[in-house]
Amino acid sequence: MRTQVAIVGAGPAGLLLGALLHRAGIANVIVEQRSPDYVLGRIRAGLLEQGTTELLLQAGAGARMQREGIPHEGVELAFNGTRLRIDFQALTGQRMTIYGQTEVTRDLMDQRAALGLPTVYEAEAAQPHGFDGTHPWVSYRKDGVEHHLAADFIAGCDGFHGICRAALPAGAVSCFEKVYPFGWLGILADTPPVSHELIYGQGERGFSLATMRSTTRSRYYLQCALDDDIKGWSDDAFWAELKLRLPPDVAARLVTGPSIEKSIAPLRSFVAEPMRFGRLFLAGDAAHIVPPTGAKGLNLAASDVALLASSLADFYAGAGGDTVGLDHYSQRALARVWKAERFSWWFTSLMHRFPETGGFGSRMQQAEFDYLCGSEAAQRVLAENYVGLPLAV
Ligand code: RFL
Ligand code: PHB
Repeated sequence: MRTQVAIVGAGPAGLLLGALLHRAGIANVIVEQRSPDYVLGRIRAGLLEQGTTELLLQAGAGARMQREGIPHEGVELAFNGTRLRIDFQALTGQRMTIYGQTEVTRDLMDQRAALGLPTVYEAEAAQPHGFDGTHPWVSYRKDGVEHHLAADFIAGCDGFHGICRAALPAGAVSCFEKVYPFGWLGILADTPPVSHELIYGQGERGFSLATMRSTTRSRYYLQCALDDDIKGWSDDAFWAELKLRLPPDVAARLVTGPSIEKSIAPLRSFVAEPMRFGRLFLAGDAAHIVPPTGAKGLNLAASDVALLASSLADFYAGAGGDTVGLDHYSQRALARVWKAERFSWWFTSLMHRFPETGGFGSRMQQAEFDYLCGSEAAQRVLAENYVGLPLAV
């Protein structure tokens, strides 16, 4: 089989790249190791930047999001008993949209199927080859048969544990990493959200977040120990701890119910540089991870692939002669990635209890929060980063 761009991974990065390339008339094939149901079963992101919603519309996969997504014009921070609302609309003129990653992925998968675009699910042992030359290809096994997918370029959209970054020669990439000494315990429940806007909480029992997937489905997170066992967190234990961390009037109106998903995610900041090696381009979690505190992961995946799609479109429009966009992809993507890393790290540092935080550290956090409360400039900085910095496209 031959195509123009071979995409490894059918997460949001791979699927959105495929849709944007198709719009630009560029043939692509996606090779994914899991089944569609498995991919859809991963409960992850919920909050889309305006730039991401615009990209989904541009890709022709935004109609349901426009109907069902819930616009958000602000968030609330509840810090040691003091509440502060950050008004995105007033501070930046932009808004965020609640629309789950599962729904984004489903819309992109449905669109791809309706267009008849090739996606190979349950592909085993995918491996990129020849990307340091001009004829790269991806090998994989499907139903016991070996396949060879020849392409002009390979896009590594295969997430943090994928094969593409791992296939780069030793010394070709530099990795920068920070692992945080706690995790997020998340619960999904068919109960009405406790607030129509997100509430990020920090207090002596640690971080909490009240978010949602719809007007009838809530999502809550608690900072937990890295070695906590999910079996030790019954639904009752979760709700009881959440009530202790939410502001009392919010806790009083919390509606609890059986969880439909419960999981613990570690928190990590990670960047691999560069994001290109020859004809192999990394995008999304394959190249970088942020802690979820700023809701940037999926949004960064979307901004990477927007840049990659427009660089590939320039290449093909110039009959293969215009490599400027491709040559600058890594540098331009990383400029935005590092700023989102900075914001996610800062917001995580402000809103969590660190085991090593002594008296000085907690007073620094308090001073940071007090400064935010008293300074519109500081609130604007938060809002500008939260709604997403401009795309580099
Ligand atoms: P994905 O989603 O991991 O998809 C990668 C795909 O590649 C496949 N794959 C392979 N396929 C073939 N061969 C191989 N060898 C392969 N190895 C892997 C995988 O099966 C998978 O289908 O990466 P992508 O596309 O880059 O998307 C990134 C996002 O999933 C991620 O950044 C977000 O979920 C992060 N995130 C959030 N991001 C936001 O923007 N807003 C949020 O509100 C938000 N909340 C979150 C989050 C992540 C969380 N967790 C669990 C880490 C909340 C949580 C709790
Ligand atoms: C979510 O809705 O899952 C979510 C929202 C905001 C975050 C992280 C996760 O910062």
